[in-house]
Amino acid sequence: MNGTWHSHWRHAFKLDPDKSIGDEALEAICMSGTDGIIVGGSSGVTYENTIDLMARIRRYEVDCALEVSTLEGAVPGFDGYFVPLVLNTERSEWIVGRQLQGLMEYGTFVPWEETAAQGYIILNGDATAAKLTGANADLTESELVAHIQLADRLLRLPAVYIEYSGTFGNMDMLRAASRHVRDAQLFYGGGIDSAEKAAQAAEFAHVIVVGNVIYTDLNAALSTVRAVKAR
Ligand code: 1GP
Repeated sequence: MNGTWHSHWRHAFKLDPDKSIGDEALEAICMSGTDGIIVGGSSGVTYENTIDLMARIRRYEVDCALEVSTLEGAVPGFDGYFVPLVLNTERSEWIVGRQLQGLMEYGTFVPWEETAAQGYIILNGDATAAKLTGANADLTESELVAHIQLADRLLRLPAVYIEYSGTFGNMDMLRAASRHVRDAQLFYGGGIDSAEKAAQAAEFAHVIVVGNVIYTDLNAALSTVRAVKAR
């Protein structure tokens, strides 16, 4: 795998700037032993709520990265930046359009050493991100493999993200993805709400990302870190 600022990650929490989290819960998340906190969300992300959450996470030593999905939410001061490119959509604005728009406006300010493209493959059609981007979530396994080859071999993206946000994914699909990734770091996110699911996904993905359960069952969220670190 490529040697970048995120290449040692195995576990990450994703915090949504549009959701509220108390100080105690935030401390537990940041001190959990996770490798990184990703700040990102599919809706309601603004400069104000992003910078507010970043400042609160900054009290802790944990790596803190921004998933840049809107221009409004592009905030300086993070340790790293992930820029998603949605690969399974026909709407070019989500593949390169918005990214180009961002570069036209902020290109001179981009910290390139700390910025990584993530090839997103969204496989839950009910996810907000899938609806927003018009993703074709019903990929067959061979179509998924072609998307992996596109991201990993042809485009040489540093990271590929299998996104099932809101539901636990098909582990056969994740296994197929893992078999075909050579250089990219494989992220998996979606429906991880227990140590068991964390361990299952971590068998195939380099990095598992845990989101929603932080807001519904903090202890279950924390158990996912131990499940990955115990491997
Ligand atoms: C969302 O992949 C992450 O972008 C995590 O998904 O919220 O379902 O855990 P969940």
